[in-house]
Formats: sequence, structure tokens, C-alpha cells
Amino acid sequence: MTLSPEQRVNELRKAINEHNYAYYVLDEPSVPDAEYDRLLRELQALEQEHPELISSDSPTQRVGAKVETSFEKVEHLRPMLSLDNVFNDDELNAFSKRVNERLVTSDPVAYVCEPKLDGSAVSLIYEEGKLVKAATRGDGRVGEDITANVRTIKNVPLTLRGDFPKLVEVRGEVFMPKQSFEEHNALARESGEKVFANPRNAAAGSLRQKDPSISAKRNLSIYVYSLGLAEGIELANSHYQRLLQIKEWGLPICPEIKCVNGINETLKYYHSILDKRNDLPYEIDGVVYKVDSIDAQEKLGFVARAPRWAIAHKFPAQEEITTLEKVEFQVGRTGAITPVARLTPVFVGGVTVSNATLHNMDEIKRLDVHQGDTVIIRRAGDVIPQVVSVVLERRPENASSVEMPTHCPVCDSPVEREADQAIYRCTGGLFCSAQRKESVKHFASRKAMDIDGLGDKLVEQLSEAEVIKSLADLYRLTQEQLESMERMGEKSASNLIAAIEKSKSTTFGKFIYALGIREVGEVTAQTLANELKTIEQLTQATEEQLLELSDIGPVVAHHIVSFFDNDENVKIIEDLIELGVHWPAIVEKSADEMPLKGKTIVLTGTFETMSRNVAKEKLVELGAKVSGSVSSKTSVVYAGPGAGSKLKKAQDLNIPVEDEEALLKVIS
Ligand code: 5U1
Repeated sequence: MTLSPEQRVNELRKAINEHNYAYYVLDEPSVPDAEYDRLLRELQALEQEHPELISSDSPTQRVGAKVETSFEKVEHLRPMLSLDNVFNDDELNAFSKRVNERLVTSDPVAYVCEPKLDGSAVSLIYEEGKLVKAATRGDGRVGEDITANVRTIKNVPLTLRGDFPKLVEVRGEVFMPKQSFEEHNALARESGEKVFANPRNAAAGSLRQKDPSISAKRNLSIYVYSLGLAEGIELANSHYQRLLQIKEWGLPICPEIKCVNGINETLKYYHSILDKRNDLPYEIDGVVYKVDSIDAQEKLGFVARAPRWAIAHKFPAQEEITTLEKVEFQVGRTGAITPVARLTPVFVGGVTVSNATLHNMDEIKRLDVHQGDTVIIRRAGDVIPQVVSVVLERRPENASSVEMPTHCPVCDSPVEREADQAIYRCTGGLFCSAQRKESVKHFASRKAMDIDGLGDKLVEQLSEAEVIKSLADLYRLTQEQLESMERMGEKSASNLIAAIEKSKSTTFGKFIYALGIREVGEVTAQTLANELKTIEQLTQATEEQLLELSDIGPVVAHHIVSFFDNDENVKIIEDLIELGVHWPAIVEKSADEMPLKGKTIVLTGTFETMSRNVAKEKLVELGAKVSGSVSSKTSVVYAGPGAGSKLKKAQDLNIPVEDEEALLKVIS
């Protein structure tokens, strides 16, 4: 039986909504992304052909027109409450005592424990199962209409499913996942756009965009945590059961929510979530406990606008206030000069922080930061501490502006800024001891010459003692020189000498990578090795010749030629070879031996039978290019367990994804 366009449109919408539910609410994708995309495209095509069938709750209609005026006021159907906080065990015990006293019980009370997301609280209203209004919290009674922006959030259902109430108002937190926040800020820093201080501001700012197509790009998400009003439905007498009902209607709830018995159990929950905090994909600033029984909640009532039946147990702060004493400049391997804030030490995010990155001079200008300023710093998870903002009202009279030095703070060579770039560089090259140290660290690193036992601290000592002045000096090191270094015994010195000796036998690709030529990563180094084959060809290649090679653009070509134009660099290479560094000749392989030629492969996750590095070497031997990131040029992604954003991106781009078994077949 053939369906009419209207029937097919309805069928497609139903299927897409069910797939959304499986993906966003149950976290159990029911179809491959390619199939989902096909359904969505078919629906888009049908709606284009039959515009009369378009309805605002269609999954194709998330992004609407711009908001022309200011955001309209919306009165909440039920007030949006706030939460009282506790910061330690004593305050928590006092809360629990008050609850038990008011409920006139000494039995342990059942609590629902939830992560407290660091985002923006919103209220959603569904009438007859359709999303009709979304509002900010505002003053708790009246908020602002942000429906157009909330509709663009992919895990907000535009229609409810199952046995939903006729009218329902739910509350939840809209947040920007950590990864999206980092990616947004990295791009914004590059393009000079607005950088968000933290994921909370990112969520709030994105919800107040006048153009919903901008919010749609911000990759926001929501978890619903409570019910405002619900009409025409029987509700459970338990907050936890109500959350499960909400989930049945298709609204996403946080997977970390748990029901426990008694306040001691809430403390265990607090510590388990605190331990996980850095691994969660979203930012949280604590956990919330709510008395589970709705009857008990009603008995407990409210004080002002906060309920007596709920409390937020806050985590140690990730933002703190301190003084920026001065700005110093660090020199990296390629001479890039990075301003670093030296701070009055402050305890934040669980550690004492005394330095924060300032990225570059554009960032200093953006923040308008002066030496002596009071600043807010943020340390979230493993991310390097950042200066978020300056407290201008507290700027002292003697605060001094930050200027980029005209000469390198380490070697005194002139500092230059490249046209159109935010980065300043020391022009000293390997004359600069800071660049030398960083070059040695890079040269010895695992993916380069892989010198086991030559750690950063030892490189610093050897460089400062002027035992290593060039990369070649590594191969001139003696047992005695090593033993004279701090914390170096006879055994570790001889182990290191053996490791240095072993590293002499390498591959051409690794050797090129180890040289640390700007913009030449592992993949480019391997391309250069495969295509140019000898060091003579490489050192003599012109920019035009390099541009002929696959994936070498003008910037990289320029850096390669400049590197070999420098006589000192050429001399170091000659010395390294004379001291015994060698690699097997690259012989032209037949097409049969290079079955993967022309293929770009990405490896992600962990494999059971081999490390990613070993897999990569084998694939490269077979002619593949193995890249670290997924793009439209990727031929296939091999994904093992634990694969994350690369797998997601491959699925988004419709790139074939295979498992370890398929990888083994290709390699063998
Ligand atoms: N997880 C969670 N966050 N949060 C915030 N639950 C929760 N409950 C809140 C708020 C303001 O208010 C309740 C009292 C409904």
C-alpha cells in the first residue's frame, strides 16, 4: 500500500521522534546515524514539496525566525523556587535534623540525589503534548520567553510521547557540555569573538540570542529535574517516580540521579559524584538532595522562596578571586612567547594555584588585565587555570599595563609578531636556551626518538649545566656527565645511555617529526618521508616541490624550507647522522604492497590486541595516512571501546566506522 504524502510525513515524524527519545533520553541509539539522517532528509524533502504539511512541532522546524523585539515576559504557572546551600557536613547534618524534626520521625528519610548542573534554569510548558513556551527563571515568578532558542536544543522534545498530561510545566537546567564550551572558546579566541567565562555564562548567553540559528550552533543540552504544574494525570507520591514519569514523556533526566535512604547515604553520593566531577561531560557545582515523598515535601513547606525539603550541597569552588602580581613571558619550542600570570596563591578547584595562562596579547587586551589587578581565576578539572575577568573596581593606582618585551626574556634576541597572528616569537631559534630545552624534550618524546628515561626535569638540568647545547649533544652524553646530575644513580645513568643508543635506530618519518619543524606533526612527517624518501631530497626541496605533495599547504611548505635554509639546523642533522642516527631506506613499494594508498584513517578508543601506535605503524606501512582528527576527507574510522568525540564526529559526517576485528583483517 502506498502512503499519501501526509501519511508518510506523519510516519516519518513519529519514527524520528522515537529515535530522538532512544538517543537523547534513553541513551540507547536505535538506528545508525546514517539511517536517522536519511529519515530526516526524506521528511525535509516532503515538507519542501508539500509546504502545507509543515507544522511547528515537526523535527525539521527547530530553528525559527529571529526575535525582533526584546524577550517577552512570561508568568510561570507555579513559582520557580531557589535552593538553599550547605558547604560542609555540619551544615548538612543540621538540614537533616530539621527535616526529621518537622516530619516528627527519627527514621532515615528517603532522599533523591541529583548533580547540580552549572547552567541556566528554564521552565518548559507543554499543552496537549506540544512545546508551547520556554522561559528563563527571572525573579522566580516572571521570566522571559526564550521559546525560539530552547526549540533549537536537540534533546528538548517538541512533542511529548506516551501518556503525557494535558498541560504540564517542567523545570530543568540548560547547559553547554564542557567539550562544546572549550571548542567554542578556542574558536572565539582565534577569530576575536566573544569568549565565555564559564559554561554557565555560555548557556545563559546562548539562550538570550535574538537569532535562534546562533543558539542552534551552540550545542546546548537540557536535563529536567522537577515538575511545576501537571493537569489531567495521576502523579506518583515520590519525586523519584515522578522523574521516571517525566522521562517516559520523552524529557531527558540526568543519568546520575539516585534515590538513597538517610543523610549518611547522601554524603556517600556527594563523594562519589565529586570523584567523578572531572570525568562528567558537563560542569556541576554540587549535588542536590530532595526529600522523596511528595506528602513529606508538602508537610515541610517553604521558607521564603526555598523549599525546606531540598538542599544544594556545594562542591569546592572552581572560581576564586586573587591578585595578579605580575605577568611573565614563557618561550616555547617554536619560539612562541606566552604571557603567564603569576598570582598570589589561592585554593581553587581542589588545588593551590599560583600561575594562570593568559594565552596571548590579544587575550590580555580583551581582559584589560594589568599587573596588580584583582582577578577572578578559574580552574575546572584538568584544564590549565585561566584568568576569567578583572575586578575593575579594585584596580590599585599603581597597577601597570602589560607590554610584550621587544627582546626575548631568555636569550635577548629580537621578538617579532607575524602578520595577522596573535602570537609573538623569539627569533633566536636554537640559539635560545628555552627553545633548545623544549626542542630536546620534543626530540626525546615517545612519538619522536622515544628516549626512555630522559624526562623533562633532566633535560632542564642538562641544558642549564650546558652539557646539552644542541640535539646532537644528546648522543655525546657520557655516563660520568649523567651521574653528576641530581638524583641520577649509576644504574639510571647506564639505563639512559642504553636508551639513547637504542634510539639511534629509528624511521625516517620519526626522525623528521623529531626535528620539531613548525607545523610538521607526525602525519606530515610521515608524508614527507614516504614521498621524498631521503634526507637529501628533503633538505633541498623547494616550496613548489613541497606543495605538490599530498596535504602540504603553503604555510607548512614555507616552514620546512626556512628550517633547512638555516645552516645550524643542517649542521645538527649532519652531526646526528655522523653520531649514528639511522633509519632503513625507504624503497618504492609496489601497488600490491600499498593497498591502503590514498586512504586516510582515524583510530579512536582502545583496542584489545594492540596499542593505537602499533596499529598506526602497520597502517602507514600499508600506505595509509593515519590522521588524528576526523574530517570529510577521512576514509574510515576504526573505533575501539571508549571512543568519544571522534566517533561522534564520524557519525555526524557519515564516515564509515569499523571495529577492531575489521582493523585486524586490514592489517593482516
Ligand atoms: N538538580 C537540580 N538542580 N536544581 C535546581 N535540582 C534542582 N532543583 C531546584 C533547583 C533550583 O529547585 C527545586 C527546589 C525544584
